[in-house]
Order: sequence, then structure tokens, then C-alpha cells
Amino acid sequence: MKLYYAPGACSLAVHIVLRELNTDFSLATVDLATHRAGEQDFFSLSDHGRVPLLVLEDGARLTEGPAICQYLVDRFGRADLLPAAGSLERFRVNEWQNFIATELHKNFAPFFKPGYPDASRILMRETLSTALSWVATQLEQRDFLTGDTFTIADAYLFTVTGWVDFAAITLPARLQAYRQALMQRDSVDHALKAEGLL
Ligand SMILES: N[C@@H](CCC(=O)N[C@@H](CS)C(=O)NCC(=O)O)C(=O)O
Repeated sequence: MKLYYAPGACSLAVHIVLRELNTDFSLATVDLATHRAGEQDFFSLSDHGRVPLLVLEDGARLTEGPAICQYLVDRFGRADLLPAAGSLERFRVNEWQNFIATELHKNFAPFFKPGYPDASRILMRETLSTALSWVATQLEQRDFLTGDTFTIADAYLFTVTGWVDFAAITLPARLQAYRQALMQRDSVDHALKAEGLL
């Protein structure tokens, strides 16, 4: 498998999950400013030109981070990272995946992409701060988003909370501690090092 990624982008969540699986994979860096992956035009691989893109052994391509993570966990039978299909516990992880994608991830767009008016940055800073404060309250009594076990949703939350400096947002203390604790995991540490972020 080959993961197309950009350092620190949302592809980091998939990268962390791949490292949790202890499987073979390779990495290809995408320059998101030019949409080039080495010699290749990234649009020739991915219609939207966005990371993450996972290319499977048979050449099949998968996009959309939460879907890729779900594929990986099911393929490698890692119910600790995402509980069995049909269980309420699985929907709890999916609930978080959707919250992170729609209420956090995409609201960072004005801080990364040109063209947004200042007013939208002010509004999104406020919206994100409110959402992150609520997430912090959910972590008061537990180590991970859904309880005592690290799941694919934690890999995703770790990734998007790494962007707060771009938005001039101060992360609530509980989320700062959560990030510090996750950085002790081998998967997170190794992914950050491989992406040149540590
Ligand atoms: N819905 C996609 C969004 C992916 C996405 O927004 N990727 C960003 C980096 S975090 C990207 O590649 N942006 C480059 C661009 O839009 O040109 C997913 O969840 O995987």
C-alpha cells in the first residue's frame, strides 16, 4: 500500500492508523501548493487533488480519511481501533469521526486556503473554540474519545488539534494534555517523525 500525504495534513490520521497496524506501506509526499507528487501531477491520481489517498496493492485507490481508516481496521481485523460492524460501540466511533470531519476539520479551511474574508476567519475561530471546549469536557473522565481505548477517532482528533496555531486558537488544557499523552504512543511518534514534524 502507498499513502499519499502532506506533512501534518489530515492524511496524518491515516498515517497513524497504518503505523498502529504494523504492516508494510510506503509514503509519497504531495506538495499541496503545486499538487505534485514528485514527478506526477497529483490530479492524475486523485480527482480533487487532496490527501489522503491510499493506493492498494492491486492499484485500487481509496480517498476520504475516515473511509480509509475504516477500510484498514476491517481489513486487518483491529476491533480495538474500531469495534465490530453493527455494534453500538462502532457507531460511537463513527459519531466522533463525523463530528471531527464536519465540525472541526472543515472549519479550519479559512486558515489554510486563500480567498476567505476576514469575517469568516473570525467566525470560524469562535466556532472552533466553542467546539474544542466541548470536546475537552468530553475527555474529562476518560483518556480517549470513546473510553479507555485508542481508536481511529483519536488519530483524527490528534491530527486536527495540531492545526490550532494556524488559527490562533489556544487549545483547552485538557486537549493539550491529551495531545501530549498521544505523542507517547509509538504510532503517533513514528508518524510525526516520518513526516518531519518532530
Ligand atoms: N474530505 C476529505 C478532505 C481531505 C482534505 O481536505 N485534504 C486537504 C489537506 S487536510 C487537502 O489535500 N487540501 C489540498 C487542496 O484542497 O488542494 C477527507 O476527509 O479525506
